[in-house]
Amino acid sequence: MANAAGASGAQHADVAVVGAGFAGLYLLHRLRKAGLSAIGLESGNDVGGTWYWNRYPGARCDIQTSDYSYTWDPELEKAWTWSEKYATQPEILRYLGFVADRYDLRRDIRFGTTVSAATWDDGTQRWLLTTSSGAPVSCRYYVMASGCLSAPKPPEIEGFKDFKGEVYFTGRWPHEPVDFTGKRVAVIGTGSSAIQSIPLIAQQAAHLTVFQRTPNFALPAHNGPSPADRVEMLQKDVPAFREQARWSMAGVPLPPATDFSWQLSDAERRERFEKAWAAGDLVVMLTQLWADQAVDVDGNTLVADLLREKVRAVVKDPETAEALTPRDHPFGSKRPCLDTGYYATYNRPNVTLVNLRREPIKSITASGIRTDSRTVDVDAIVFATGFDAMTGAITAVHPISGRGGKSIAEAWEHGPQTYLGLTVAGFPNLFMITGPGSPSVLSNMMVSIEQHVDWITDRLVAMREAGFTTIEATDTAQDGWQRHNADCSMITLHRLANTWYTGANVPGKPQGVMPYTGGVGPYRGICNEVVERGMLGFRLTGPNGAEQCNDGEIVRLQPDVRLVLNLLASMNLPPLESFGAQGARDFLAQFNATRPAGRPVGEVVDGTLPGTDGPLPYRLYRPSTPGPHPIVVYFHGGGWVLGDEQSDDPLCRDLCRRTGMAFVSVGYRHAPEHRFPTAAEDSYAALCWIAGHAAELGGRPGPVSVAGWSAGGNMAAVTCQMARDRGGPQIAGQLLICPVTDCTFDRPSYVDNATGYFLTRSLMYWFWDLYCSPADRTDPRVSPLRGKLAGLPPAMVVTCEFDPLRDEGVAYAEAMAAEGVPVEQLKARGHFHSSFAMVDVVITGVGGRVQMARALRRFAGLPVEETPTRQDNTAQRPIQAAAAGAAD
Ligand code: NA7
Repeated sequence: MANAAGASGAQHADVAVVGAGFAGLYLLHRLRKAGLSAIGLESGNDVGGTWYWNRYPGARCDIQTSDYSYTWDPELEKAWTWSEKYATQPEILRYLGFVADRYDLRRDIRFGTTVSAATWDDGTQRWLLTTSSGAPVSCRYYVMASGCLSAPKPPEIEGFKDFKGEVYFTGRWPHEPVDFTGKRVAVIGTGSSAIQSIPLIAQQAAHLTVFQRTPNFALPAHNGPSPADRVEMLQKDVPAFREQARWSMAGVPLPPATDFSWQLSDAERRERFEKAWAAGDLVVMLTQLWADQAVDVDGNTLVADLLREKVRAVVKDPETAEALTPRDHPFGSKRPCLDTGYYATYNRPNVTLVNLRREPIKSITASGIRTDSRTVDVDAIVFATGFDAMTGAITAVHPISGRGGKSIAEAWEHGPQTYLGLTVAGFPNLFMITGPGSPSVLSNMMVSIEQHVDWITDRLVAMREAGFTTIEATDTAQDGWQRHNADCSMITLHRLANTWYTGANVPGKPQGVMPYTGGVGPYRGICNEVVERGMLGFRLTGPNGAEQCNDGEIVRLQPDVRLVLNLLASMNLPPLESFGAQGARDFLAQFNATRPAGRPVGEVVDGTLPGTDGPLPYRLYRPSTPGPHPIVVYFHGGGWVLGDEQSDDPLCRDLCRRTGMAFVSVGYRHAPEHRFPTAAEDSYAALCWIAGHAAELGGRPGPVSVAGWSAGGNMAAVTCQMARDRGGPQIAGQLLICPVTDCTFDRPSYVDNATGYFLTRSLMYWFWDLYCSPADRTDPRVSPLRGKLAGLPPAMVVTCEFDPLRDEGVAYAEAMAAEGVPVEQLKARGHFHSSFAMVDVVITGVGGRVQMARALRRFAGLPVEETPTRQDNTAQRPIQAAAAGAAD
C-alpha cells in the first residue's frame, strides 16, 4: 500500500501504475505480494481498461476465452468458468471485477484520476506525477499499463462539430443502453469494432449506412460454448497448456504449420482452409494452413483468394461484394476480424455500403455525411475509426519528461524507440507493459501482459536485493533492439499494409512496424537472456555510487538464424567431423531430407556429363518461361567432402526462379577418395562441357556464368581463373557465396566465429586435411586468393558476419577489385555460413538472394529491374527499406 501524503503533499509509493485493465490489475497484485508499495491511477471509474471503455454492441474478445484469461493463480482458473467461446464485453468486465474483489485490488487504485504530467527528478531519482484529482504522486518506478488501443483517434473529418445528431465512439461508448430503433445511423469504419457492431446496429436501425475506407478480412466466429476438444486439451493438463502458449509464436498453444503451400494440391489446400473456416478461430486461420502463409506473398495469396471467395458467396449484390473484398493487403498484415453475420448484413434492405475509395467523405454537415457524390442524412453517427495505437496512450495522453527534461514525444519523434518494448533510454525507472517493440498486439495479450508484469516485478525485487534503485536502457542496447525489430519485420508481411500496426491510420504519425514480429516464445527467451547475461543493455545505479552496466546488444543474429542455431544447440549434436567422411555424408543426407522441399521450377532434369575420368552427374533446373535461357554453372557446398549435385536443391530452384536463368548443378568428385586437385579439375571439365553444349541443354549459347556456395564458391572462383588461363570458356560473371579463398586460418573471422555458428574452425581444418595436403595448399586451384586476379570476370562476393570464412571472402573481393575486376560485395549482417542455402528456413536471406539474382541477370545482360516472380517480398513496399536485405 502506498504511503500517505508526505511533507511535500505528494503521496509516496515505490511504484505508480497507470491503468487498471488486465495489465494494471495483475501488476498491482504482484507488487503487493513482492512487498512493494504501489498506487494505481485509472481514468475510468472502475477496473476494466479496454473492457471498461469499449461497450459498443457486439463487443467481444476474438481470442478464445480459454486462452484469454489470467493464468497466474491456479485457484483463480478453477474459480471462474467462461460461458462462451468468445466472451462478451460485459462478461469480461465482470471477470475483471471479480479478480479485483478476490485479491482486494481496488484499495490501491485511485479511480477517475488521470495523470496530467510525469517528470523524472534526477536529484531524488524519483518520478513526480501530477494528477487530475488527489495529491500528486512521488514514485521510484513509473509503469504505463495503459493499453495498446486506449487512445481513440480524434474525429479527423471536416465539419464534425456541425453535426446536430447523436455522436458515438465505439471506444468511448455510453454506459447506459443506446437505442437506435427507428433511426438512420451511419457507421464510419470497418475494423473489428465496426464489424462486431454493424450486424446488431442494423437489426435496430431504420437504416444503416456503412462508410468503408478499406475492406477487411473477416471470418465467422461460430460462437457458442467453448469447443469440447479445446476444453479437454486445457483440462487435461492446465500447466502444460499454459506453458506451451508462453513459448508459442502467438501466445496460443498451436504448433506452426510445417507443410509449404507448394507441397499441397489445390484440393488439400482447400480442405485445410475449410477446416480452419469451420473452426472460427483467427489464430487457426493465421497459422495453421501452410508454413509460408504469413511470410511469403505467394503463399499468402492462396489463403486470401479463398477468403475472397467467401465474401462473394454470401453478399448478393456483386458491386457490394466487390467493395467488401480486401485486395490491397496480404491476409494477416492488417488485423483480421471475427464476425457474426457481418457479410449477410449487407443483404438486408435497410443497409447500404458507401465505398469511400470511390467517393471519399468531403465533410460532415449538420444533418449527415457528404461524400464526393451524395449526402446521406442520418440521426446518429458511430465513429468506429480506431485508435492512436501502441504509442498514443504513452505520448498523447500526458507529457512524460525523462532525464534532462526531454519528453518521450520528442524522443519518439521519428517513431517509438525502446529496449525490449519495456523501457526507453533516457527515461530511468519507466516501464511499459506491452509497449512498442514487444509482441503485444500480435499475440494473445494475456500471455504478453503476464510475461511483462512478471519480468518487471522480478527485476524490481532483484534490484532491491542488490541495492540498486535506478534502471535505464543504454543507447547501444536500444539501437540494437531497433535493428532487431527491423530485421524481424522483414520476415512477416505486416510491413506491406497501411495499418495501425505501422502507424498509417493516424495522419502524420511516423511509420514502421511497431509490434515485435519475431514471436512470443522467442521474445520471452530474449528477455530471459537479458537477465542471464547480467542485465545486458541496462545501467543500474544505487546509493553510495553503486553502479553496474553490462552494455551490449542482446540479439546480433538475424532472428531466424538465431532460431536455427538455438535449435541446433538444443540437439547437442557431436561435431560433424567426428562422424568420419561417410558418416558425415549420411548425416547430411538425413538432415537434407527434413528440410523444406524447394519450390517448383519449369523443369528439373538429371543427367551425366563426361568428366576427366568418367561421367559426372549433373542436375539441370530450367525456368518455366520459354527458353533458351542463359546458363549458370553451379557448384555445391560441402567442404570438398560432402554434398552432391542435388544437395543445394532449394537454393538452385530459388535462384532459377528469381533469375529466369537455367542452372546446371555439377556433381564433382569428393575427398578423401579424390583429393586435390580432382574437385577443381572436375569442375573445370564440367564447365567446358556445359558451355560447349549449352544449346542441347536448352540454354543460350555464349558466355555462361558460374556460381557456388562455400567450397562450391571456391570451385566457382577457381574455374574462372582456369578458364582465363586455359583459353576458355568465356565466363560472363561469378557469384561467390561464402567462398573458401585461402588456406590460412588466422583472419579475425576464424577467431571470432570459431565455434557456435555450425561451420566451425575445427570442421574447416578437417575439410582442408581431407582435401589437400599442406604442400599443395597455396596452389591457386584451391587458394584462388594467391592466384593472378587481373582479367577475371565481374564478380559478386557474398559474405556473412558470423562465418569463419567471412574475411577471406572479403579479402578476395577486395583483391579482385584492386586488380580492376568489377566487384559487388554483399556483407550480410547477422547471417551465418548456411543462411543463403537454407532458403525457406532463413527467410531474412530473401533480400540477399534478390540481390544475387540481380547480379546474375546483369552478368547475362538481362534487364535487372524485372523481378521474375512475386516471391520477392522485400520489393513490395518501401517501408522499412533501411532493413531490406539486412546487408551493410
Ligand atoms: P481499427 O481496426 O483501426 O478500424 C478503424 C476503421 O476506421 C478502419 O476501417 C479505418 O479505415 C476506418 N477509418 C479510420 N479513420 C477513418 C477516416 N478518417 N475516414 C474513414 N474511415 C476511417 O479500429 P477498431 O476499433 O475497429 O479495432 C481496433 C482493434 O481492437 C482491432 O484491431 C482488434 O485488435 C481490437 P482504414 O483501414 O484505416 O482505411
